[in-house]
Amino acid sequence: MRNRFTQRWALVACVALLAASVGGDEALPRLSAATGASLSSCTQLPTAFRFANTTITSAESVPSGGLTWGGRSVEAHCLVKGEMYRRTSPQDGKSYAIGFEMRLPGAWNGRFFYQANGGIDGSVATAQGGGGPVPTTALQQGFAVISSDAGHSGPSDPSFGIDFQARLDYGYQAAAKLTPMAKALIAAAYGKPPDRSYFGGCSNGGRHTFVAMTRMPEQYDGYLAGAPGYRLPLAAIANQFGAKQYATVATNPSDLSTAFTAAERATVSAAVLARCDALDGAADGLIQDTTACQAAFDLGRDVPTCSGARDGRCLSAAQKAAIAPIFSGAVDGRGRRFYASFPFDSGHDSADSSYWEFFVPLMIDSGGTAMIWGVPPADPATFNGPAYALTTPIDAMLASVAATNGTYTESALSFMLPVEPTNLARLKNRGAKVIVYHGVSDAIFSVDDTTVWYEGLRAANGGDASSFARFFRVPGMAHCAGGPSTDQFDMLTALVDWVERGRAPESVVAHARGAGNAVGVNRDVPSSWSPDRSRPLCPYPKVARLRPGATDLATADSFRCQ
Ligand SMILES: [Ca+2]
Repeated sequence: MRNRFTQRWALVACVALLAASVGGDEALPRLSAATGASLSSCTQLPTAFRFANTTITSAESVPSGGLTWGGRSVEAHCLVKGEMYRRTSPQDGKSYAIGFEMRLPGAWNGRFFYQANGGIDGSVATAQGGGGPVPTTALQQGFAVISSDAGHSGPSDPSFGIDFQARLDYGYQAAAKLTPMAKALIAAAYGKPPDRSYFGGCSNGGRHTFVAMTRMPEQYDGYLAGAPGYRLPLAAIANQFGAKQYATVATNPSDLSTAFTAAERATVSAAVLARCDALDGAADGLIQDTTACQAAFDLGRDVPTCSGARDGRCLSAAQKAAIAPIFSGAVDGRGRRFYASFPFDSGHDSADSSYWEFFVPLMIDSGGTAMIWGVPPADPATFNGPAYALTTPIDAMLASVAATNGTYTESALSFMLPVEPTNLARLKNRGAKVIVYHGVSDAIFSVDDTTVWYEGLRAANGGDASSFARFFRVPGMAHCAGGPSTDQFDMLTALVDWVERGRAPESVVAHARGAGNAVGVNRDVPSSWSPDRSRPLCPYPKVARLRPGATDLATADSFRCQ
């Protein structure tokens, strides 16, 4: 008897372990599924809806087809525009407000989507959800969606950083102010608040999502972060470190792209592919095993060193010396890495890479560092972006984004970054879920930075965070989209299925946007690929590998995550 009893308990323990390994944490609660409702109020909202510090400026019915995505009509909905916290700045005397729009579908699915926008915010992007070249938008799927300017106007003007409150709104406060207002407006329009709420975006929108994960873990049930620039000020300084490196080998000092031309970047991508493409079992132009590739590839050894003049098919020894530290990770004056390494991949010559590498550090990162994050801020009237990026010591930049004074009492590293991003216990324990994706060839926010975060999250959760947070690396993908990649996927549906139906995403199918793609053609898709090639995206640390015996490189079915 004793033996049988012991065996039985061993079996029970075994089954429990198996359940934990395949299904995740049994102890986590499952949130109930949302139920839909019909829009009961639209044009009356400017007078009928009352919320503190809020003005609804207009509400109009948009007919089906008044907005389209991917060649398909967005169904009839209500477009509400408004603003919160109109005020005059004590620093620059200008008028500020948090501008927003909400789009409320006539046939609502019971869910709210907070669309976090990219760049330095400053404009109200069309509130339809997304964050990349998604096949269908959140609005098309029936979500009520909000979009905002995060508290200032001007998507390419960093001088809002003179106003301290505008810094805080951009960092984290606008989302916190908009969230309860948006839920109340939904209740006014439909007769009930949202059953389930989701927060998502790419780039700075991914940063907003990381911030929301840590500052608003009770307000949202699902968080979808793409290419999260969650340490944005440090990424911007790292990019200016890169500009300084390029400047040492640029043949035309006023054009940094002469340091590392498109032909030379294509040569590096080809050399990486030669070393790494087949590591996943398929020589298909995609490097699935990013980690193994970093050990296999060596810039010094695998890219020819020019013996004479540069011809695009080699790098000079000076170029290699200048470029290698950008990949291995920007360092401060004492040689300490302050951001992340960048992995070698197949997309270093993608269409947008020269923008991020050579234009952005001089014209965008510099202004952000000096005016939005630096204390004290630079004077917008005399600011010179390229001069700032190329002549300000890295240590001075790092000190300024960590500084405070009597006016700017919270530093950029405090208001821009998530609070303890590897401590997500509050959202985890109430049943909320997190999905993060990041392009491996992203030239501005490094997928390695996100990998380090996810490894930290795993470590903080006993070595496995997959019961509530999953991270998908997208081989070849540039910043949020593009690159020689399968960059079209619907992670929002995967997230809803996980939150509301308990179906954790074991993989997500992604498609290339070749000729004929309805949302827009990705010009980086190689002509040798099937135009709508598909691949499974795999939750880290799994990678997609060719199934034994499979030969069809056009389809995801030939691959499995392992
Ligand atoms: Ca491959």
